[in-house]
Amino acid sequence: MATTEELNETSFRCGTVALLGVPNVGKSTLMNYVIGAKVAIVTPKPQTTRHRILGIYTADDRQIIFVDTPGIHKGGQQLNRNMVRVAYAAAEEAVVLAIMQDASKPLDQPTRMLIERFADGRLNQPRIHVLNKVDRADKARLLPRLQQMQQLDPGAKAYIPVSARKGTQLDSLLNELTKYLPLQPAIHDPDWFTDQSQRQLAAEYVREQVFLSMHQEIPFQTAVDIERFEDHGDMIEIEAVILVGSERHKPMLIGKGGGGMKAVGTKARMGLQEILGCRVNLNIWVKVDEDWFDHQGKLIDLGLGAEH
Ligand SMILES: Nc1nc2c(ncn2[C@@H]2O[C@H](COP(=O)(O)OP(=O)(O)OP(=O)(O)O)[C@@H](O)[C@H]2O)c(=O)[nH]1
Ligand SMILES: [Mg+2]
Repeated sequence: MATTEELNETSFRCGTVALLGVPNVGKSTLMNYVIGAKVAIVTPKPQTTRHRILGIYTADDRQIIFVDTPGIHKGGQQLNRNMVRVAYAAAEEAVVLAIMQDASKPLDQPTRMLIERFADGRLNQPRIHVLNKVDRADKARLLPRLQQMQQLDPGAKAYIPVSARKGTQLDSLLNELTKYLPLQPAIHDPDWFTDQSQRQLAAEYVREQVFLSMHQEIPFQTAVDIERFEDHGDMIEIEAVILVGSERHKPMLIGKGGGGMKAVGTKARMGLQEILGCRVNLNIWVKVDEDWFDHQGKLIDLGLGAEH
């Protein structure tokens, strides 16, 4: 007779699920909620995620390897093109496609075009449509929206309304996604929940605070580079450089008497202490690098060259 362990092993499912959608629909929020940690930064601004981020969810009978991707959008800079390339490459490599949309807003043209693009069957993986933000959606509009999705992509496996922020219906979503994963043992160590290094997390947590505190084009023309990362056991020492795309942005970011930078540093440090589980000493500098976001060489140096 098979032991429980053997049974588990033979019924265990594991594979990758790409989280896809236009910017700001809640892809990173969903992944963080399921993982139970902020592995991908989240802000109210579009184009927050710039590269591929793995979030690994392991339970007794499954391991779902989420691939969070940059929002698919049109944008004139090399950075925008790289971001979109990363998203489509992740879609091609995934076992299941979770195509997300913001169901609290009327269906806009970019979302419709994206759905049609995946519905054309060029990629033949199972597609699940995730209608997010139902916590603030008009309930009367939800059923017509689900019907509209069925018409737009009749070949999809499921259409699931969820709230990534509140966790509503995420169990159903996980069950549905798992159905299409192959029967195979876990690929990653169950204690491992992301491919982000501590160094990458540090850069991202600083960038999150820049996104939250800056307006207009500034956040989109800002990147963060970690120049020094030293783990002293009970304390991690980090030196981060914020790259701005124009001389004009520097004083705006630094703020009166350095107040802006201080606030960014304090908030990023607090978040990092929580996820890294130790004291963090964070020093931040601001450097001007004209139009870094439109130079492939610089983007490659920053890990944003669309290679992965
Ligand atoms: N009300 C509500 N807000 C949500 C929900 N999910 C995400 N949000 C908010 O939507 C905004 C965008 O969330 P993100 O997770 O950064 O979206 P994203 O799809 O990863 O965006 P990009 O990385 O820019 O492509 C944030 O302000 C989130 O707090 C939800 O279920 N309900
Ligand atoms: Mg994101």
